Formats: sequence, C-alpha cells, structure tokens
Amino acid sequence: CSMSCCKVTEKSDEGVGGSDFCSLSGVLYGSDAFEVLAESYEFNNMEGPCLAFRRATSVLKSLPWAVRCLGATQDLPCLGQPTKKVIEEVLQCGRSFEVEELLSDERYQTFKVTVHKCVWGWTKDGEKWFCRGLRSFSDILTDHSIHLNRMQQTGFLHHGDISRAVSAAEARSLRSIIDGAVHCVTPAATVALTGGFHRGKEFGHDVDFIVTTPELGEEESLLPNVIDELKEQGILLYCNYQASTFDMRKLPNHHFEAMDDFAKCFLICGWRAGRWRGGLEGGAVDLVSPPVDRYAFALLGWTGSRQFERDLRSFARVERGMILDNHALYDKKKKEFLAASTEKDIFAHLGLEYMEPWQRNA
Ligand code: DGT
Ligand code: MG
Repeated sequence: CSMSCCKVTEKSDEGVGGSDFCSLSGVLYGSDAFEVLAESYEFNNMEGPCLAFRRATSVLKSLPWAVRCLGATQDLPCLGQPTKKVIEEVLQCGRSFEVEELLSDERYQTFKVTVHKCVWGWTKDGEKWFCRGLRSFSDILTDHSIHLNRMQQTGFLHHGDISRAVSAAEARSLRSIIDGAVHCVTPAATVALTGGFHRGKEFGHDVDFIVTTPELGEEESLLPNVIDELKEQGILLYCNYQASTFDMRKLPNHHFEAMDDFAKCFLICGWRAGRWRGGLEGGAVDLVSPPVDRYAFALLGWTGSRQFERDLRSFARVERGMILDNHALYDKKKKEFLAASTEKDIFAHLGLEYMEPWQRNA
C-alpha cells in the first residue's frame, strides 16, 4: 500500500457506512484502515487483535450511515477500545497516526509487499526470513541456504499470475471453461461458482467452485478427471490435488480455521487476457468436490465471507446448541446429524431466515 496519510472525508448517505478515511493517493475507507491494523497483527501472529479489527471492519462496512462522532458508535457491537481510539483520533485529527506509522513500518511493508505474497499471512518461515534481514523476493531467491517448500515455490514462480486481482467478467469466462471440462468428464455433474464471486464481489484473489456428482461415490474420480481434461486443454499451469479424507463418523468442528476434508485442488489456470505467455495470464482457482449429500454444507461454507462463517458457526453453537462446519450440522441435544440438500435447509434448521449470498458480505 503506497498510502502515506489518512484523514476524514465527507461521504454520501448512500455510502457503505462507517467513518471514511482518505489518503493522498486515493480514498481509503475507515474499514480499510482497520484492515491495515488487522493485517499488521496477522503479520505478528497475534490472532486475537487481528480478528477484533476484522470484526470492526465488518460492522463499519455494514452501516448505512457515516460515523461522524464517537457517540454514534456507542451501541454498535464489536467495537472495542482500540478500535474506538482509532475512530476518535481520525475524527479529531483527521488522520490515524497509528495506521500511517504502520504503512511505513519495515516489518509491515516486508510482509505485505514481499514475503506475504508467497507465505500468505504469518508463518515461521516468513518470520525467519525477516529476522535474517531479507526484505524482498530477490533477497530470498538469491539466498541459497533457503529451501522453499512446494507452496512457496509456487507463490514465487507464479507471483505475477496470482497477484493481479481476478475480475467478475474473468470469473464468468473461467466458469464456462470449468463447466465445459466438468461436463465433458461427467455430463450429469453440478458446478457451482462459490466464494466471493458468488457473493457478488467485483474482484477477488481467486475463483472458487464446488463440483459434485448426482451419484454418491462418483465424485471420487471427478477432480482427477477434470484435472486431466484441463491439462489436455493446455490451460493448467500448476496443480496441487488433495484427495478426500472426509469421514462422516467425525463430529463437525466449529473452529473456523480448520479446513474441510473434501477432495480439492488448488490450480493456477492461464485463461485471462494479460501480459504473460503470449497474452494469456494465469489466476488462482479452487475446486472442491464434496459427496452430493454434503453439497449444501460445502456450498454454505465456501460461499463465505470468512467473517460471516465465523459468526454463523458461533451462532449455531451458542444460540442453538448445534455444531456447524463445511461437512455437516450436528444437534448436540438430539445427538443427531441434520440432513440438508440446500443452503435454505441449513438456515431453516438454525431457525434463521434465509440470507442470499450477497447479504453475507460481512
Ligand atoms: P477472495 O479473497 O476474493 O477469494 O474472497 P473469498 O471470500 O472468495 O475467500 P477465499 O477464496 O479465501 O475463500 C472462500 C471461502 O471459503 C471463504 O469465504 C470461507 C471459506 N474458507 C476459506 N478459508 C477457509 C478456512 O481456512 N477454513 C474454513 N472453514 N473456510 C475457509
Ligand atoms: Mg475466493
């Protein structure tokens, strides 16, 4: 982020809500300033404050009005003292000194601009490289004592492909390619666009799909066959396939950070117009393949947003005595798994009104 100054700006009543911050080089919403703070905690491996600022971001984004005085935040949930301190500073001084300081902080910049691109968030390796004084990709690449794992090598190798945001139009054109490949190998299969694009986002860092077959068990060969098909079409630049470890005898895990056990693959596909490979640029693609009776849970879990999923799981646990994850919904009082073939069924089990994906952008 090249922004060097944050200050309050006027906003229209139709805006996304929250106090706005603007910078010398463009508008930075208040919620984005909190994202900088959240990221900085993430880069320091401090999950608690990181999540607190992400929650504050969600609350501010959801407001239909601008915060113009601290008193207006009094009854808002999830805004703790550190958050209010930043809002107060911005309202009084027209800028957040803490955010400004962070944007020029060497550690923040290194993780954001270089290391973060290949290790994603905080990792022991990222920390080790930073402590050794490595500050850029070339620092890391030219240090021959460093052994990069497969994921890190991919991050470095395809950095150009995966660092440019994917647009909604590009996601649509990929969808027809994935549709074609899946239906070529299994004509009756279902393909659903999920993740941020399913929530109506205009840009994303990857494109997520859930694919399944009408017959239970048939999904086991689906992803390997789709991967072969994409290889044949010549658009596959990278593929990391993980076979399913799903076991229905395991209880759901309400902790959000635990990833699901379905077969999945992380791909880099070259399908969009760009500067690389004679005009074809790549982008990151996730394909997840649950058995058909787990499809609704997988779709709900992968549609996000992350914050929405965390809150839904916590609501299920605290308010309903149920455990929800990407695989299942378990009623602890009745000691039984609840069946669902659509997302609406899951909302109904939870006693909630159905929320459309675009309403889940917490
Ligand atoms: P983006 O960054 O533009 O791709 O935005 P999203 O919302 O598509 O985020 P993404 O692709 O990282 O993940 C898609 C959804 O999958 C996300 O909204 C929630 C779910 N998800 C992602 N990571 C995890 C995880 O570590 N655990 C669980 N349970 N779900 C996850
Ligand atoms: Mg995504």
